[in-house]
Formats: sequence, structure tokens, C-alpha cells
Amino acid sequence: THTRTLCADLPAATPGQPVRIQGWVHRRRELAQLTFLVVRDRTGLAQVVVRGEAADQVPPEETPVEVTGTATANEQAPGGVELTEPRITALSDDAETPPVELWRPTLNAGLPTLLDHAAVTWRHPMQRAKWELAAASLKGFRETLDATGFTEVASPKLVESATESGANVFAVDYFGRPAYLAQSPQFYKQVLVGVFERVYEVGPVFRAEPHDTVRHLAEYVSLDVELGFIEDHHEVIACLRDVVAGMVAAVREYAGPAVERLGLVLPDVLEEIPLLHFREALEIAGAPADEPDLAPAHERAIGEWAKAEHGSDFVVVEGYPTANRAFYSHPDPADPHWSRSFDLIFRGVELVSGAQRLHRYDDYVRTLEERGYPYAPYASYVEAFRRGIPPHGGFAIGLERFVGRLTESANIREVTLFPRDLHRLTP
Ligand code: AMO
Repeated sequence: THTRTLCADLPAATPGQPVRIQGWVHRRRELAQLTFLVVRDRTGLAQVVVRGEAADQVPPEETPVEVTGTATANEQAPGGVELTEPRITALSDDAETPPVELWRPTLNAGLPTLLDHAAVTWRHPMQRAKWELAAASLKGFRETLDATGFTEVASPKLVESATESGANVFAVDYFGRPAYLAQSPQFYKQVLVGVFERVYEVGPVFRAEPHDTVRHLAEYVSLDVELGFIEDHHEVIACLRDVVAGMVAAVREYAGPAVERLGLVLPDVLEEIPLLHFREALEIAGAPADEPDLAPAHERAIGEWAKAEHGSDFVVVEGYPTANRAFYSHPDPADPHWSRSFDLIFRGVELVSGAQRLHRYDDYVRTLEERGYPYAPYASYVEAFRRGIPPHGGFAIGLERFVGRLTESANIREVTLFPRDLHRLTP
């Protein structure tokens, strides 16, 4: 037996030599005298020519197969080389006919069909390309932070208290006691700044989102960062800028074929991302000055402003009203009505939230009291601030939001492998 040749390497095979490929039957096309079989593996496509009776042995599309044959030059074949005189072995049972024709250049199916049949629809090169963007983004995230003194951490997902405002937590039974699925590694990343100074985490977070929207999932991948010994949130924003630039650069470097297949125009990340105060953002969006938060339509307007005024796909809004941000956000010392928090908007959609945090024990006790939160569920977190935690801040990027904006997808579910939402728990 010969070692496996990958489809992408077939053009380099010596004509007349035997080769062995493995993959899926991507397409079978019967002509009068011949059957063309296209095999797809993780690297690309290869053409196999089947003559005469052997054509009856070609298994249905999406069956995994092994094909041994002779490398033969043919200008019309992808890459100029095809396999002839093949011996075809099915490596599993014949596959059922797929719900959509995967060999077509673009998938002709609605989102529910794609999601219901995710196990097979993700095989389409255009679909798979989306996750290739996600994988490259993760690589860029890690590379950028690893290069600047950050330590990757992993924190528990079964937790005792909610961390983010709002009641959107999933309750679980924890050995007879109530517990929650973590909405964010927020508390742990802050406490771990006390150990490592700079930490990041890549992991799932859970939000019991009661609404059906095109940008919310019940489970998503959160890219969390936290750094200590900062002056204020502007240092956090500078770190965020470099992380996002690193992610885009990694997509360019590691997912070039996916970018090309999807026909994407990757965003430039300016050295200085345009920065607006919340008050200015409201004005630009034409919203009333007493609005407590930015609605999706406001974010769209601000995104358009950043593109028109600065040629930027990104814009940071800082200084959201303190009362409307999570209790751990640091107020602006000059005017505590406003906070040292920020959001990053990417092509008109919120991609990131972040802030400088409170870091003194007394500030936590007072803030919890002012907000009417019970102390007990937060005790172990708040007590950590008696152990000496330096001034710090951080942010979280939603992975699916990032890929959704890169691809300018209308619905976040289009870029999520197995989305979880109000209605969907399978596949
Ligand atoms: P926040 O709750 O704003 O902040 O979440 C941070 C980022 O995560 C993404 N995101 C979501 N993506 C998909 N589905 C959802 N339901 C969803 N909710 C949020 C968004 C958002 O900007 N602890 C803070 C972060 C911090 O301050 O470090 C937090 O979780 O892209």
C-alpha cells in the first residue's frame, strides 16, 4: 500500500504512478461512457475517472471512500492531474442522499435546513470556510496575548452567582444545591489578575436569553482578557486594539483560502480606533440625551459614522452611565455618573464590552449595597479584594459576533457550528 496522497498534493504526483486518496464522494457525474467521481478531503477536490462496469461500484455522494488509481495528466482536471483505473472502496455504509446538493458551488438551502442537518451541511466548502475563520481568529487571539506576557487560564463553568446584570442565567441542580452555568469568567479573571497580572480565557459562556434575535445565542464562545497595574481603561482599549488587529492578521495569514472562497474584504484595524464618549455617541445616533444605553439601531448609526468619518470598521464608545453597567465597573472619578467602561462596535454591531474594574474591597461592599444585591453569593469574590488586587481592567469578545461581522452574516447562527437558542438544543 502507498501512503495517502492529499487531494491538494495530487497535481504534484508523477504521471503513471499509483496513488491512494481518501475522502468523501463529493459528486458523481455519469456520462455515456464514463463516470466522473470527485473526491473531497480536507485539502480540496480530486477527479477520478471510472470506465465501464466499475461505475456501478461508485457509492452515493457523501460516502467516505478510499481510491487507489494511476495519476494521469489531464488539462481539464482540477490541478491538471486525475486518477484513472481506480479501485474504489467504501469506508462506511453507503451514505444517505444529503438534504442539499453539497457539490453545488453555493448551498441552496435556508438556515433551518442548514442547522437541522449541520453534521453534513458544514462539509460544504463555503460553510467550512466560516469555521476556518473562527479557528484562525482564536489562533490570533492567543498569539497576540502570549507574546505580551499573558497566561491562559480556565475557570469553572458551574458557579454560585450571576456575574452580569439581568436575570439571564441557567439554573442547575448542584448536588441538591442551586447553582448556575457561568455567564462569564468575569470574577475568576479578576481574581487571577492577583496571581498572574495578565490572563486570558477562551471558553463557553451561557446566557438564558429570553428573546429570539439575530445576534444572541444561549451559549457562545467568550474571549476574555484581564490585565493588572493599569492607569485607566484607555490602556485596556489599547490592548483590545492590538488583540483585534492580531485576530484579523491571523485570519489573513492562516485562513487565506477561506477568505477568498467567501469573497471577504477584511477590515483594517487603525492604529487608533475612533473613540467616542457615550454622550457624543447618542448625539451621532440622533438619540435623546437621557437614553441609558445604545440600541442596535444606534450602534448601526455609529458604525456608519465611523466608516464615513474615519474609514474605520471599528469604533469604541466609552463612558456608559455607571448605573447601567455591571456593578464591578469603575466609575469615572471626575464624574461618577459616567463609568470607565466601553464597548467596541464592529461594522455596526457590539462586539466587545470592557472596563476598568473596581479593585478596592470597600468599593465592592458599598456598590453591592447601593444596588441592593445580597452579599452572600458574592462573598468569596469580594473577599478576594482584601488580599491585594491591583488596579485592573479587561474585556470580552464574542467569537461568533466577530465571525458574523467578518462575513457580514445577517444571523449569528450562520457562523455557529451548533447554535443553542430558545428553540434549539439539537443537533
Ligand atoms: P457582555 O455581557 O457585554 O460582557 O458580553 C461580552 C461580549 O460577548 C458577546 N455576547 C454575545 N454573543 C452571542 N450571544 C449572546 N447572547 C451574547 N451576549 C454577549 C458580545 C458582547 O460584546 N463580563 C463582561 C465582559 C468584560 O467586561 O470583560 C461581559 O460578559 O460580543
